[in-house]
Amino acid sequence: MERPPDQGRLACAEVSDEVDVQPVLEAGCERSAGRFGVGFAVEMRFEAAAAIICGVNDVDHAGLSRDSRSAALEDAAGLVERIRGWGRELGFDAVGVSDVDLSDAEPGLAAWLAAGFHGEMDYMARHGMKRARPSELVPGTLRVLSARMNYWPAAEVAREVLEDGRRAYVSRYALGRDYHKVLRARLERLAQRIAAEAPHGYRVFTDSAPVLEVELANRAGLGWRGKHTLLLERDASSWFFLGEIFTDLPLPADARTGGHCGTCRACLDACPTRAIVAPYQVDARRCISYLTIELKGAIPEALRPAIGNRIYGCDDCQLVCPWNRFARLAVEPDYLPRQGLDRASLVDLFAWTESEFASRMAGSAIYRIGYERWLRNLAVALGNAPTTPEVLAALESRAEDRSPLVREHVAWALQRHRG
Ligand code: B12
Ligand code: SF4
Ligand code: SF4
Repeated sequence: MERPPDQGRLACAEVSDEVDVQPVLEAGCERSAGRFGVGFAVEMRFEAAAAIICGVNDVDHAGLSRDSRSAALEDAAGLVERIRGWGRELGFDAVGVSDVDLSDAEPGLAAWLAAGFHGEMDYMARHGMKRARPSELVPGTLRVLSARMNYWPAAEVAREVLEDGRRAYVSRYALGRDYHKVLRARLERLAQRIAAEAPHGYRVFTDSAPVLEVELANRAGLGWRGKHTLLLERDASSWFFLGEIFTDLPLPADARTGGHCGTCRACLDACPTRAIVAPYQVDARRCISYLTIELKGAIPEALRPAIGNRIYGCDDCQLVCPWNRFARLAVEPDYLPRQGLDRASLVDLFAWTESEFASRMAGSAIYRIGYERWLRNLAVALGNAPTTPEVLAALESRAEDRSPLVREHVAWALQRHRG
């Protein structure tokens, strides 16, 4: 999944360019901005204060809040249940608690990096094992609250779009509003709600920091890791996003969820590019999600035909999962399809100008890949589309595009139709 390029650009000693710096900044709390440059231990304490200053009330943090924190922790199990309830009120389907020991995930992470499976995603290698060590990333962290939010949208039937080569397939998570914005704001509200009862140092993350989100959520009892590596749950499918609150509250941890894949290997067999090279191992360099979202340059030619009409991300390994037959529709209106993206034709999308792309995709995760990669992806899908006069005309209209990347992909697509 993509990295939000607008995140983590503040000078933050420990997590330089991946950290999610939103909470106090978005709350418009000017005095907080400068504090992110200092060490995390200080920052954690400050953020607790910031939550109070910005969101709750400006009290003597060292005195009053210590008392209310101790009082709240006297019934820590009750506090966790209330947190789950507040989470549900905020639109999360489940919230769980894990401790911060991910040491048994480190060999897998190291093997994945050593195999080069991260491709061009340098941010995956940059922080090394800190990704598996939440308390090194944010000193003072004792527990991680993981939350999941269903995004399965009421939209055109996915299979039907995938089977119609004239239409564009956009992965279900990206049809609506950018989930980073939705989750981040909700997590912040949840963290502040907790702070009102039990003042705490916290940070919120969603796909925005070097964190093993799936491992944490599995330990927090939110589901098991499927062979496609994603988290899934019996009654919740895998169509959900994950986010976390790192906290210094010593809450009781939940029990880890055990797996229910059994002998099934449907996701491995269904992957169009054979990116799931073994159970629980995705070679990102082959994954269509990586190729259409993360990869900046040319898509390897050998993989282009298998991309079909997938122009942004891929859902195949989840669409075939038997547990996803029980998927429920998301209640969050922000995840409803925008701009008719669930049924759009490739030719129509390829005709968008750069300013149309910018205005129509504002607020969508798709905006992040930019116009050039958007056209690159569409050119590949048009190369895989049935040969029609409309498809040929669309491709020819961009044969002399000012971007060499787009020109090369258009030339490849035309060659496929003519050759
Ligand atoms: C990088 C990344 C990607 C990359 C790589 C995917 C991957 N499997 O690693 C790409 C771009 C391909 C990708 C694609 C997608 N992503 Co993504 N992605 C991430 C991100 C940022 C990091 C994942 C990570 O840590 N990978 C590192 C590897 C090492 O972890 P891992 O694969 O889970 O491996 C573990 C084990 O399987 C094992 N292992 C792995 N390889 C090996 C090798 C050996 C030899 C051994 C022994 C063990 C082993 O050890 C590891 C540690 O336990 C997370 C957000 C986050 N910060 O966690 C989102 C995240 C995982 N993605 C998400 C989503 C939704 C997707 C897509 C569905 C999007 C789409 N529709 O296109 C696809 C699904 C593809 C897939 N089958 O994984 C969601 C998943 C939600 C869920 N239900 O689980 C997350 C959590 C984002 C979020 N906040 O919601 N993603
Ligand atoms: S998202 Fe698509 S390409 Fe990536 S592993 Fe799943 S099925 Fe394969
Ligand atoms: S398709 Fe089968 S193997 Fe893959 S995650 Fe679902 S149950 Fe597990």
